[in-house]
This record gives sequence, structure tokens and C-alpha cells, in this order.
Amino acid sequence: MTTQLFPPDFLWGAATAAYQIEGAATEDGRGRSIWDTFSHTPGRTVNGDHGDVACDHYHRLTDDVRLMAELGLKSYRFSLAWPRIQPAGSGRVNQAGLDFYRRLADELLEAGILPWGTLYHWDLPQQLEDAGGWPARDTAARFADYAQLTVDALGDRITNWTTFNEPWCSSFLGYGSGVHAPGVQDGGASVRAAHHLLLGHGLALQAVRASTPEVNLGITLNLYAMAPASDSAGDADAARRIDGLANRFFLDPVLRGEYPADVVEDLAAVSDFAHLQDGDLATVNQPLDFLGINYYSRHVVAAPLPGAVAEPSCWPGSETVRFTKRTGVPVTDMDWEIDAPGLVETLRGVAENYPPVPLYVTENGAAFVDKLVDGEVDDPERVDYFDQHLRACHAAIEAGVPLKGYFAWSLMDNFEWSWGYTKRFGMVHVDYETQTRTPKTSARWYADVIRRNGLAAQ
Ligand code: GBH
Repeated sequence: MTTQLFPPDFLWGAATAAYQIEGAATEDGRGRSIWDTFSHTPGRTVNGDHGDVACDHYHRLTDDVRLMAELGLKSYRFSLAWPRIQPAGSGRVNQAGLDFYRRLADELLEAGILPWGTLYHWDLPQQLEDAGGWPARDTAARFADYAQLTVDALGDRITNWTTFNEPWCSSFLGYGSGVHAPGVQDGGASVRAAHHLLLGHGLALQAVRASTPEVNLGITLNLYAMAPASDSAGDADAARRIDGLANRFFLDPVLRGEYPADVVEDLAAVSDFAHLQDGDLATVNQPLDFLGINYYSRHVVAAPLPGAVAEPSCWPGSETVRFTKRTGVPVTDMDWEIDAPGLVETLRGVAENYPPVPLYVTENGAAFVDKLVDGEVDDPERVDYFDQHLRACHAAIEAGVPLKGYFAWSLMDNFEWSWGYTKRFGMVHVDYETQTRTPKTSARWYADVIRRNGLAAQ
């Protein structure tokens, strides 16, 4: 293949999230979040791992920004921990929390790196969970307040903001299957949670635009390519259902102001949608400056087996759909199929089926079993994963998709939620005993890509 150059202003970045890297869980007035509670509850995470220390980024931000500068990153996507800024989730503001992110933004800007803030990457203040969490409508209004005060305070330095990272995960893993905090298993609650996350997004955009109109605002959705396991009608219906819950249940309200009718029907036994009030969907459907897409893999699904029994699931109403694997398709250490053409499909699907909006890949990456040998980590599979997916991005741009940037997940190894520290997604290796950072082969490869503004001939 020939050299593939990207548009001159293409934004090359890497991403992280607060609870996955910061540590300092009880310092400088930070409040407790649902992930503190969850990860300290026996049996919830592998090895009982938690984010108390994580990558200790809170104390190492200067070193970490230097590392980013060495990589030549044009942008860095991070999340702000709501409980650092508003320890109780409402009311009193903790200035030390805002100061930390102000310092991070300043150091990034000084290094020529554009800071990209995510207001919510899953760490709801525990007190708001105690008051009902995302299934409660009031949480949406609390989020809008927090968004407004945070962007008011930092919008002079951080000019690109996303409201939520992956509301699908917060709703359906948090309140459906319960594999994420707060660990609830209740289909109806998960559907209400999704609605209030979407509503919180819309309310936040209205509030922020009213007080800090000059910033760019968007949301990040995790989207999956989809395929039926066979061409049977039953498998096609399974693919329609899972595409509905994973992708369209979030894309349609955000970009069109409506819930997909077929998904509402699939959910009939789970939710009567009595939580949906007049005007809500118009609120959700605010104009976006950009849409962030996190892409990892494809779901290949099949019709339920006869007599299958529904169990608590992140696919409410479609609990018995079977998730299958194609033979011969390589997988990552998460056991996710590597499917770069699925990224082209996903980007084109959004660009061709929804009103136009600038797109960013806000996460894409892979976990592999990395080994530190003589102070080096050689990770050719990760290089290959990034290479294939960046070729997919290039193909999408050539097909007319308005893709403006790409953030690799992740800058460094970190706390992989319920998998704890057992899964490594970083371009930079982290030794959790010594906190030593070691750029892997993929980090050097990515630095070359950025310098070249594209992929070398193969
Ligand atoms: C992203 O989620 C997240 O934004 C990021 O924080 C995370 O580190 C990254 O992906 C890598 O996972 O195996 O049943 O426990 C992508 C969506 C969230 C889907 C976690 C799979 C694990 C469910 N993923 N989820 S389970």
C-alpha cells in the first residue's frame, strides 16, 4: 500500500479517563464516586483492584505532559472527575479540584497540546447515587449545573468539551448487567438511566451555551459494527435489536430528537417510557459542534436458542440474543474481534444516515499481553491494530466522511474498570509498583505517524 497522508489539520491525539489514571482518591477534598464504592466492594473487580493510586497521574501530571510532548500529540483527551469539583455532586465547589484541571490545561497548552475535556467518564458522586443515581430525573439537572460551572471556570483554556463518554455503558452496564458501578441489575432502571443521561447532555449544552458560548461541545458514543451470524431472518432480527440498543438508541435522540420506534417496542416488557416527558427529546437534540465515536469491535449476533431464559443483562428486552465469534478472526486480549472494516462501516453509517456533523474517533485501541523485557515493550500487534484502523479512517475520509481527528486509547496502561490492572491498553507501559513509564514500540510508531501526518507505505 502507498503512503496515506491525512488532511493537514487532522487532530492526532491520545485519551485517558480520570478514575483510570489519577489516583489521589481522597486528596485535596475529592468526594467519593460510585467507582470508589464499587471497586472497594469484594467481588466486583478482578483481584479487588481499585483506582486509589492507579497511575498516580494526579502527582505526575508534569512528567506525563512531557511524555505526551515527546509523542508529538496535537491533542490530549482526558476526563474531569465530578467528585473532585463538586464532592457531593451538587452545591459546594471544591476549588482545589478545578485548580488541578486548570494546571493540567495550562501545562498542555504550554507544550502545544490542545486539551480536550470530557465532563463525565463514569464517576458519579456517590451522594447522587444515594439520591437515586441516573435512573432519577434530578441527576440530569445536577449534571447540567456541574457542566456549566466547570466550563465557566475552565472554558478559557479548554475549548473542546464532551458531555458524556459512552452513555450506553453508564446505563446498561451500570444499571442493567451491573458489571460497572453502581452494579445494579434492573432493566427498567437502565432504560431510565439512559434517558436521564441523554437529557443531562441536552440540558448541559443549553446551560453551557448560555454562559460560555465560545466553546465547542459534543458527546462521545461507543458504536459497534454489527453483523448477523447467518442470513437467517432470526439472526437478522438479532442484529437489528443489538444495533438498536447499542447504536441507534443514542444516535437517534442526539442527532434527530427521537427514539427509534422499533427499539421502544423491543423494550415494551422492560419500560413503559413513562419517564419520557414532553419536550425532552427536543432538549436532547441540541446542535452539536462535533460527535465523538469510540470504536473497538464488531458484534456478531444470532437469534436466541429455543427456551433460552432471560437473565439480568446489558441488553434489556433482548437478553437472550446470542453473541458469537467468527472463526479465524483474530481477537485482542479482551477477546474482542479485530475488525477495521467495521470502523469504515460505522463512520460511513453515521455520516450517511444522520444530519451532517463533524466526527472524531475519540477512542480506538486494543489490549494485548505486553511483556517488559530489558526495559522495552515490543507490541507489534498493537502497532498493527492502530495501522489497520487508521487506514480505515483514511478510507472513510476518502469516502467523504467529515472525520477531523483520532484519539488512540490509551496514552498509558491504566485501571481497566472491572478488569482492574489485568488488561493493558496503553501505548506507554506503566509499572504499577514503581510508576515507571516506558513508551512501547507502538508509542514510537504513533509519534512517527503524527510527524508524517499519515501512514508510511507498506
Ligand atoms: C471504553 O469503553 C472506555 O471508554 C474506556 O474507559 C475503556 O478503558 C476502553 O473502552 C477499553 O475497554 O467485559 O462485561 O466487563 C468501551 C466499551 C466498556 C465495552 C467495558 C466492554 C466491558 C464489559 N467497553 N466493557 S465486560
